[in-house]
Amino acid sequence: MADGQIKVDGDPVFKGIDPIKFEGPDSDNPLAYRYYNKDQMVMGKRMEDHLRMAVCYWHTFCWDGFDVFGGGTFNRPWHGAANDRAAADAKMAAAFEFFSKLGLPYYCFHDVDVTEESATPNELSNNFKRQADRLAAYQEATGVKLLWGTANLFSNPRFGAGGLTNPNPEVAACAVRQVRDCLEVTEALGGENYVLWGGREGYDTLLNTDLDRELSNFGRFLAMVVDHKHKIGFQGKILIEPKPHEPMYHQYDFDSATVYGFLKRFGLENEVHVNIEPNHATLAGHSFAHEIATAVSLGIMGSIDINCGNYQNGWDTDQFNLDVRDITLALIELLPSGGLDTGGFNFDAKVRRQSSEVEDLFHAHVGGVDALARALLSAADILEKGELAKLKSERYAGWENSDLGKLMLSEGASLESIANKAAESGLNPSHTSGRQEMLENLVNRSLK
Ligand code: XUL
Ligand code: CO
Repeated sequence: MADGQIKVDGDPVFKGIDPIKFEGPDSDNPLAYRYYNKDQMVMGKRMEDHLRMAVCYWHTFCWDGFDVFGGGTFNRPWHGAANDRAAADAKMAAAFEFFSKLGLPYYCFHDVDVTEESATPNELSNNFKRQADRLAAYQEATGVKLLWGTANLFSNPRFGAGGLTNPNPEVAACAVRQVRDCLEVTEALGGENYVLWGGREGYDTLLNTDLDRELSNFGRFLAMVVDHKHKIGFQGKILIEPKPHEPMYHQYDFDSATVYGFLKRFGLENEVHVNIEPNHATLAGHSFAHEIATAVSLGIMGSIDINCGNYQNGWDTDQFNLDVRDITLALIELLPSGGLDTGGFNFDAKVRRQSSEVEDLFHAHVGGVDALARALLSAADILEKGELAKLKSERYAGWENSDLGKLMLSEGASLESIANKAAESGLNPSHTSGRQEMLENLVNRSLK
């Protein structure tokens, strides 16, 4: 390494906290896994391989508790007085100690999360390359892998009107450069995906926005990202992370269905997948399960940023998701399609601002990990019992079994031929119960 040796087990930050272990549901240790037993086989696969969990760098190591009404509350030991190189290095040491103590296989980062404050794009590019070498050394030393990397195209004031969709070509070129650098670093670190979250790709008012031009530019630059991926031999998936708004009033990547339409328009639907986040789904007026089912159905399912909002407000509160039932409902949609391929469950979630001690970071992740494990066990129970699948196939059986269903789906069927058939046969069918409450009870009976 160019800048001296990293110290993987030197100066631990989380001294008083032992590595988190599986102790089973009866444990009274608050910092133990009760359900996440990584080697336990579930539906023929190890739990760890189903869930592929990742810790996110930004909420857990960068955020200091700042909100729009007040400054930082956390006073993390790795936060220096300034965001300089020493602080960036201390943060990285703490991050890998944390990943290792949790025993999770992956992490995710933005370029600016792992670097010190950079005054210019040139500085950022150089700082990032230096830090990438350090990340490689930590990965090697700890065995923790990179689920995905992403370029932050929203924090620097120059990105106020967007990155790849900025009205100013100079800003867009800087965004392209950051994506190129971050894609290459992600590839070099063995990252399994590359994410684009278009936080500021959208608009605050149409009065100053050429929507048509911005979307065309977005499609053009995304095609270049895909070309570059192939050029450098990156084996991972390119993912777009849908979100309808916040920080922009309207974001172009509104939800999975909108992203699909956009990809289709630019011929990228077989190249780009989605990174779904439950809190973003609720902001778009959807359930988490809806977004998963839509992405699976459209063949663009990629990865998941696991978190949730709350029922009392409409913000992206990025809380740790402890709702076993909600995650189970999403897994029922995901698992039959083969589950996560290169994707994973990334904890894009933050502790509350009053949870100011580093121990709180462990409680939050332990809870989030166990909620995922419980949901996996619950979904597996439901799927293995097979009642839902049986009832669903019975509900649609007419399309396979009846002459009418077959005729309607046959080649040559037309609006006229079907309408005539209905008229000739004097069809007057009655409603059949959807049995929703029975099915909901069935789900609840399997919750672990
Ligand atoms: C913002 C969000 C981001 C992306 C990465 O709502 O989810 O953290 O996941 O840029
Ligand atoms: Co996210």
